[in-house]
Amino acid sequence: MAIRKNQATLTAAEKRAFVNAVLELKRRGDYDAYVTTHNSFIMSDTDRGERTGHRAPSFLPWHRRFLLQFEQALQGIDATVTLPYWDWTADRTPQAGLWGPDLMGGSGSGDDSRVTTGPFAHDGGNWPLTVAPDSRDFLTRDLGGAVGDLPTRADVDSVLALATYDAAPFNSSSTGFRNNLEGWVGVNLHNRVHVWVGGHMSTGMSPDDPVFWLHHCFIDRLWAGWQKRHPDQGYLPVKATRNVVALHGTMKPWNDVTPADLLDHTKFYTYDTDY
Ligand code: CU1
Ligand code: CU1
Repeated sequence: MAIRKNQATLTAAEKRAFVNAVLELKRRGDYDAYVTTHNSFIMSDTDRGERTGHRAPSFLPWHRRFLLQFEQALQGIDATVTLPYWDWTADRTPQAGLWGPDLMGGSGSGDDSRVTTGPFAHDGGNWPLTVAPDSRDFLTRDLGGAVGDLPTRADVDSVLALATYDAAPFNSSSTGFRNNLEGWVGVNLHNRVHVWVGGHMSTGMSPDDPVFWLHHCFIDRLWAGWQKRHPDQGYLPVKATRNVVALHGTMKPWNDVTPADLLDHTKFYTYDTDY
């Protein structure tokens, strides 16, 4: 069984294997479809219309399926690779090892916030952006530039304490665990981290920055942590509900998977430790 690990515990060889698999996927021309897919859902997910990837109960199962597909693509290149997660409650400064030259590279520099260090720096030649919000083809970041602080462990614990998975109207104004975790209300967990990284991470094309996968892997682990804390609670809505994916509804773009199919992550992988 594949084990997803905290990026802070990866060996040098494990970091290299992950980075090389990502670069190889990009070299083969298979990476950018993930950026396109993610952005198309960001653009079409709306509070009053159909919503699947974001602002919706299926935010968590949608990204779980999206990460699984990406992880399987990496494993087709190197079977030893699993997605690492970034615990941003612990590794919360631009000096953290995550941003070192052997993993994600550092913050952007200069007026254009261009990433110039690490494997995804444009000048290395391996990371030209082909799906981008503007004509610039280099990755950008501005770590901590737009919001001061990443969420704390206390912030996370307060959200994991919420017993109800989601609530009507099942959009970005809902109470409940999912919307507090996604970050449209309350202490703001997931959205705040995108904005903290800045640059491409704060756009719909956020998978242009490979830290997207490490961030979402941690979000996925927090969902599992919520399930463990609330064994008598589950995905909502259960019954068919206009514009959102119910427990047994099929999820675009795959159409062969429902939230119910994705509730138990241990069918696919485990985490090194539970949150
Ligand atoms: Cu997303
Ligand atoms: Cu996200």
